[in-house]
Amino acid sequence: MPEIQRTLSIVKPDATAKGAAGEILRRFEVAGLRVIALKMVRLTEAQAKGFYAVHKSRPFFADLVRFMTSGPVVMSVLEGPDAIAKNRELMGPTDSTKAAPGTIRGDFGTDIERNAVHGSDAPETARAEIAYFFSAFEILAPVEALPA
Ligand code: 3AN
Repeated sequence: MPEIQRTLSIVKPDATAKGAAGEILRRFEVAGLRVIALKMVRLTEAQAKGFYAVHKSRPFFADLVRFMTSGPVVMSVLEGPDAIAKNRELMGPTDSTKAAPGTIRGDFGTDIERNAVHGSDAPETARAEIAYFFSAFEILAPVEALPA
């Protein structure tokens, strides 16, 4: 039985600039991932640095922060069976030049930095990343739990 999971998705500034946010969200929905929280924001430098803190000593860190703050991003919480792996399968590999056509990065990414989307890589990071950007009040309760 697949586990019902939540994952954080970010449509990055390169993809929002291309007008691809709607198509990317559609792909999640068609694949059975439910959007249970959604917002469009322009990240501050502090937010981007905090989000990518694990990469802070990597040579690409400053460029990554510059890119992630260069325009609006569309952030969502996706929920569904094996949502973390499913989302990563839809995204394709980190390096867009190695991503197959039909994957999000294959269709909308450019290279390893401008790679159209972010998706959490494990349950622990998903929990931390969701909590970093969304409050509990911004995340929908399961439909079953809503009053009739
Ligand atoms: P993923 O987002 O596929 O889990 P990570 O966690 O290895 O990939 O990297 C986080 C982000 O850092 C990537 N989405 C990518 O934009 C950027 N990144 C990773 N490696 C490089 C690199 N060698 N050069 C530039 N940017 C990189």
